[in-house]
Amino acid sequence: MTRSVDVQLSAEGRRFAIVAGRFNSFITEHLVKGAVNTLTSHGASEKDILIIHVPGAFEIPLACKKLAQSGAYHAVIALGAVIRGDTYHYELVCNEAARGVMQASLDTSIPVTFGVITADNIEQAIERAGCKAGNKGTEAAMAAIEMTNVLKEIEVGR
Ligand code: INI
Repeated sequence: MTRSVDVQLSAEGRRFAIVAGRFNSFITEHLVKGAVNTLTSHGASEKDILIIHVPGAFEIPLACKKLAQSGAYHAVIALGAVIRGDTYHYELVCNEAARGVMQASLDTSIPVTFGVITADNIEQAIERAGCKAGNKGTEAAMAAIEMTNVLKEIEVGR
């Protein structure tokens, strides 16, 4: 017989770190607000949320890895905004940010979720930062909360 588990979406008692790129901060600060609101509305305490800023999306993975390695956080949330029109090395920055965030997570067995907006232009980036609909910071925080609960279930079920 199969067994399935519906994990809770509780952030109570969990510690989270948010790593946010300062590049395009008019976008990334909306992502930070979305993430913090989501964590606290799901039970996390403000004192259990650390926010660290890095220069740009390219620097996000290393900060995420160090925070994940520290053992002080149940999950790390990566937030950034890479806009194609701003950079000729758009693909490089996007791909390395995504690859590095995944590597940080797999190397440390700590969830590191990806809330880095990759957009063709400023309008698209603004839309994805919750100024119109949806907020990638909220999405990444929800994924972080869910993954902390998933990992707990996996550990309990062993
Ligand atoms: N960093 C971003 O987060 N978003 C961008 O759109 C961007 N552009 O356009 O270049 C960007 N570049 C900076 C990069 O992330 C590094 O900080 C820089 O290359 C120094 O390592």
